[in-house]
Amino acid sequence: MSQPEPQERLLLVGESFSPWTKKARWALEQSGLDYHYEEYTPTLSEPGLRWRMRQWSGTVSVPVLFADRRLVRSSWNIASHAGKASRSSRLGNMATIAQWDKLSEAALAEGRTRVVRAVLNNDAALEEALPGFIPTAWRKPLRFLARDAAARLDRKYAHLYEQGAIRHALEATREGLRQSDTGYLLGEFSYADITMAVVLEVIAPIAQTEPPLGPETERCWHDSVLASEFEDLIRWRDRLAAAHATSYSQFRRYQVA
Ligand SMILES: N[C@@H](CCC(=O)N[C@@H](CS)C(=O)NCC(=O)O)C(=O)O
Repeated sequence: MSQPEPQERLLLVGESFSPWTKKARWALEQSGLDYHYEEYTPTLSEPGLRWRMRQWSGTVSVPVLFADRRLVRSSWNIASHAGKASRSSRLGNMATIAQWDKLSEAALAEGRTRVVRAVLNNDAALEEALPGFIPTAWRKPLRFLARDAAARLDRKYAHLYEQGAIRHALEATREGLRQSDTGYLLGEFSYADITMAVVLEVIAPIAQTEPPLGPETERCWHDSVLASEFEDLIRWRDRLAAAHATSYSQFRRYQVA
């Protein structure tokens, strides 16, 4: 009898607060793959990651997946890799899902710019953004470092900003769920649900982050206007988070069934 092939070794490097990392983790777990996770600290982790990626110039962004010797960049490619590596159809047909991911990517880009600009306007959030080892008394005088880093991040991704992309993505999700009538966009739970549910993380986040965000930073991630306009979708996302079959580790504290 032939033995099943051993699973390749998977290491995911990401930022636990980042919606792109959340998509990648959710996809790997939904595919039933074992993986190690390593938290990336902006700026501080960059030289080490560049070394491991053998990338000395150009932008680096996370999540990235090291799959044995292969390097897989971006949440979409990681999810596609997970679908193939698991040899299961648990993420659904990625070709069909691509249009959903496009809506999600545009929405997340708007969300990021909104969050980064909210942080730039909030001195306490800037102080929270400094690395944990910096003593409280130094945080105020060193706030400028966090401001520089946030301004750099704003510039790096400003070209992706498209006002109204979050509302557009959520309206499409609402309509997709209405048409399917199963509670899942494509009839069964798939990566389409993952990529659209993660959009809600930029208006009403529930995924557990480690290290945890400070209270002022947490506030910057909330958008009360959109959250009340799309309360039905927040309840939908909460149902996915609560059910074991559709949940993942960053939603562990919500799992009930
Ligand atoms: N399209 C990429 C986007 C990834 C991305 O934008 N990552 C950001 C998260 S904020 C990042 O790495 N930021 C840290 C940095 O740019 O230094 C994906 O799907 O993974």
